[in-house]
Amino acid sequence: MVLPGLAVATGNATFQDRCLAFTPEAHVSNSTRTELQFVPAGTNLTFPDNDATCNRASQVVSVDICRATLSIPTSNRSSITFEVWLPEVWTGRTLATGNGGIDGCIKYEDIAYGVANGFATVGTNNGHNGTRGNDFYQNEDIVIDFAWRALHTSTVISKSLTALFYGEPLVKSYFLGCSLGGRQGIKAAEKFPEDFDGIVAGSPAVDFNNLYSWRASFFPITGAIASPDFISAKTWNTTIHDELLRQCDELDGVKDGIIEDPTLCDFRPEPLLCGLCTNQNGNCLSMVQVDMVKKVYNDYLWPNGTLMFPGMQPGSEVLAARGLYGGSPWPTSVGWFRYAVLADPAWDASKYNLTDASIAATKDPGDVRTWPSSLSSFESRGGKILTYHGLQDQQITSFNSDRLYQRLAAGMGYKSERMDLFYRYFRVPGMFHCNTGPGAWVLGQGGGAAAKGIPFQPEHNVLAAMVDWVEKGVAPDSIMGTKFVGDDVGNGVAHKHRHCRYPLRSVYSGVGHDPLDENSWQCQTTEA
Ligand SMILES: *[C@@H]1O[C@H](CO)[C@@H](O)[C@H](O)[C@H]1NC(C)=O
Ligand SMILES: *[C@@H]1O[C@H](CO)[C@@H](O)[C@H](O)[C@H]1NC(C)=O
Ligand SMILES: *[C@@H]1O[C@H](CO)[C@@H](O)[C@H](O)[C@H]1NC(C)=O
Ligand SMILES: *[C@@H]1O[C@H](CO)[C@@H](O)[C@H](O)[C@H]1NC(C)=O
Ligand SMILES: *[C@@H]1O[C@H](CO)[C@@H](O)[C@H](O)[C@H]1NC(C)=O
Ligand SMILES: *[C@@H]1O[C@H](CO)[C@@H](O)[C@H](O)[C@H]1NC(C)=O
Ligand SMILES: *[C@@H]1O[C@H](CO)[C@@H](O)[C@H](O)[C@H]1NC(C)=O
Ligand SMILES: [Ca+2]
Repeated sequence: MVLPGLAVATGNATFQDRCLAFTPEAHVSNSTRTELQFVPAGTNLTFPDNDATCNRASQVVSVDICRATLSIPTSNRSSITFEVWLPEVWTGRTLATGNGGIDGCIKYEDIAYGVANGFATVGTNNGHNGTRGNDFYQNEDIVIDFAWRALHTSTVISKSLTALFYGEPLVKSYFLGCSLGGRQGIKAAEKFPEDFDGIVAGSPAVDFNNLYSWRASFFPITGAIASPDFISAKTWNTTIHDELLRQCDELDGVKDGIIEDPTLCDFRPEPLLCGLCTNQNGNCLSMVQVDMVKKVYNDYLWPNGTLMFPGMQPGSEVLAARGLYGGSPWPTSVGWFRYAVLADPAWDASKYNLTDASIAATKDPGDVRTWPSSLSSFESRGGKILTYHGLQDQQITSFNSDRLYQRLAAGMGYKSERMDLFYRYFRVPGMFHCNTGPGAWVLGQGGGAAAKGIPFQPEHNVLAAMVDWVEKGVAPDSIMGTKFVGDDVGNGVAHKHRHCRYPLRSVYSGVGHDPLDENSWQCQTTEA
């Protein structure tokens, strides 16, 4: 079916013929083409050469596309590979997708999501393959690709290839990513303001070096699993989490296991200190353990007392207990310190301390930090940023996104009404890192389950909201998240929740209103 206003790349030749006659490598100097194929709707594409650590061996494609993959050098000791997927039914839009962790992994599910919605979509390996950081070792060029160059290079090239393929100018250009991808989006706005008209940047891993130091700090706090005062996942999940909910769940008026605004929760673990009871079954905490819990939630400070990175937001402990507090070094922090920061493959993560943090911050490998105090170039060319953060994020504290907002507002001299013109930040209660969680977390923030079962419409979908904002000037005031029963679309909608833009807060209308009815909550100002 041909939708009105959509370009269809047929001409006289079929789309398949036009695809197979395309020679992208002839238009990109020094490039090597590794794939060119017409992929009919419904194909389950497989990627036999994809690095196994990426855990992305196949992807179902729901529309007819032309798929081209290219490799190009970025220096005499680095290269990127990238995929450009060109849908037969094209909206005139391009979409670039981000990466995660310290990878190295093309997010095929996000590329498939982009083409399914009419975007010509690109994804890169970010300069190296796989989830490990060992390629960074003694090769700053690979770190530079990771920090910004792979995304920028592939974006510039894929935009021109897209225009060439369809024989029409582009309408608008977008970015979608979460975590490291969120950082890539913010970095692009800062460094290459012309690359994107609209950037959807979830749970951004900004202030990257300090984030990785903060993450590395947990293992020395918790110790290894067998160490004397180690707090088990069970104790985190029950004793500590239950006490935290006792103190903070009903601050929002609803006992539902979700803390609507964790900035209001000043969790004190002291009531858990063992008195007459002993901590043998984990029902209370030793003095050392109470101290550990405090350290986990406290802001992380430099020796001179200034903030390095904000503390973990309360509410994330159930998953963090198996991750950052799980009694083993955080793998991506180990990779980052060993290979990018210290160039010491034998570095022992149990010895991490503030000297390492200082080295990382000073070196700032590849200019990765991503901590702008202004995005005025991006704003003045009309660029828009939509960011969101799960308030049960177990890998990047959501307080860091509050901090970025405040930093930009202060740096640009903007009040929130002025920020709203180009930068909107939505807090998502009950969402873990980027997706899943007990809250209404389906927002269209990526491929797979994050976009299934909801319409591609601005009210429900962050990418659709961004398109409306850029192309029609209609900015999203809130985003309606959806929770499916058992996170299965087939089971139907459990509830919806309206996620407010910062600094507004979601406030319950009070007794008598069904908390699962989205209209029982309002976005209200946080000013008293
Ligand atoms: C279109 O394709 C048909 C069959 O391949 C060919 O006969 C015809 O000349 C083509 N028309 C144009 C305008 O290229
Ligand atoms: C292509 O490779 C040649 C030879 O290695 C190099 O001189 C040239 O700068 C490269 N071109 C681009 C655009 O990278
Ligand atoms: C796609 O193919 C792979 C490899 O053969 C298989 O593991 C996967 O289950 C398939 N996916 C679907 C949705 O059929
Ligand atoms: C990365 O993997 C792709 C296949 O997915 C391969 O073509 C490319 O050569 C690899 N790059 C490096 C630097 O190993
Ligand atoms: C690679 O390029 C750098 C400059 O970018 C140069 O200093 C170095 O000598 C080159 N190495 C080789 C092996 O050509
Ligand atoms: C405190 O130390 C940090 C890290 O060395 C430094 O960036 C910051 O400027 C210092 N602040 C003050 C007030 O000295
Ligand atoms: C960190 O540890 C090293 C030894 O591994 C030591 O030299 C240094 O003083 C320590 N730094 C701090 C801030 O404790
Ligand atoms: Ca609650």
